[in-house]
Amino acid sequence: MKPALTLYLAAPRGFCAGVDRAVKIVEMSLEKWGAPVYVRHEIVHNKFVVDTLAAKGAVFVEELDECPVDRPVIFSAHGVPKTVPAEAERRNMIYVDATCPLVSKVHLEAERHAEEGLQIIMIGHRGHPEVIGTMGQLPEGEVLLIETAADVATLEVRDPDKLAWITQTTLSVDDTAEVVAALQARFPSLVGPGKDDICYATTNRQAAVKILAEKIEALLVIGAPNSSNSKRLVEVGRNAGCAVSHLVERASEIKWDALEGITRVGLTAGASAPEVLVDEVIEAFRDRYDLTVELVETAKERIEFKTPRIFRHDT
Ligand code: 0JX
Ligand code: SF4
Repeated sequence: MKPALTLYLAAPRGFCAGVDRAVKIVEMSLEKWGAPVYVRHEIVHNKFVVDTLAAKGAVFVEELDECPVDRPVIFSAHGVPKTVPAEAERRNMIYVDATCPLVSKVHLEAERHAEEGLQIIMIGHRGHPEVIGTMGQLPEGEVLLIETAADVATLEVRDPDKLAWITQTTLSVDDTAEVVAALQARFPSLVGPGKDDICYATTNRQAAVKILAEKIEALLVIGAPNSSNSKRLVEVGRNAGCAVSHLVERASEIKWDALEGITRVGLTAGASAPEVLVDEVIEAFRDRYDLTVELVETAKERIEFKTPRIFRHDT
């Protein structure tokens, strides 16, 4: 006889509107131009998504100079520094920008602040492609990067009265609030967004995990080790008291030993993890347990982004 286990399934979870659009852009590019189409950086941080698109003829590279000039290139959902489209134009390449509109919004925000003569403080994770892309909207030195509240004390700014702040879209809502409070305490005239630049999808998935955490003994987050928003979900689970919170790329990575004796498990997926991997995990649980699946829905998401004009009018 299989042991009983209830799997509490978070909603919302998985693909956000920006990921959905980015994946569609690669698929539509393959339809429009045929294979190969090049993609600069993983279109989204998920191996399954990347492998599926690669099987259809997408070629993933890290830099533009790895692409031939006579094939289209797509920029990933995370955004790119200004130098990237500029270089594609110089090389007369066809390019499609799959940057999420909510990341582009932060790019515009940064430019607007700079036009007003403000130096920008970005809260984000050093080395993450979105951070590189956003900082790369402005000349070097115009955007200072901080990662934690502790970084605020050592910031060297041009003029403490001419500062603005922006954030990466996939940060921890709670950690960011702490960093913002530290910034505001040191620089009272600092200007910034209403709350932060963390997107609706990141916010909703973190809020869902907090509610889920009240019911569960262990949490599984489906997502990649390089996916910022997915890793944040694991931390939210841990901070909400769920000591066994694990990131898994797919069912084969589940540490079944860690679930020994546990009867209530939460399951969610990062914004770049497809639903097929959620189904795979559910089936793996069904194989081992007398399973009950219960949906815990904390918000409804209806947001959708249009694909670029180039796919709407065949030009
Ligand atoms: O590492 P991130 O969470 O920024 O990216 P991922 O996992 O590809 O998620 C979708 C793209 C998010 C952009 O904001
Ligand atoms: Fe856009 Fe948010 Fe999705 Fe990133 S996580 S692609 S900012 S909707």
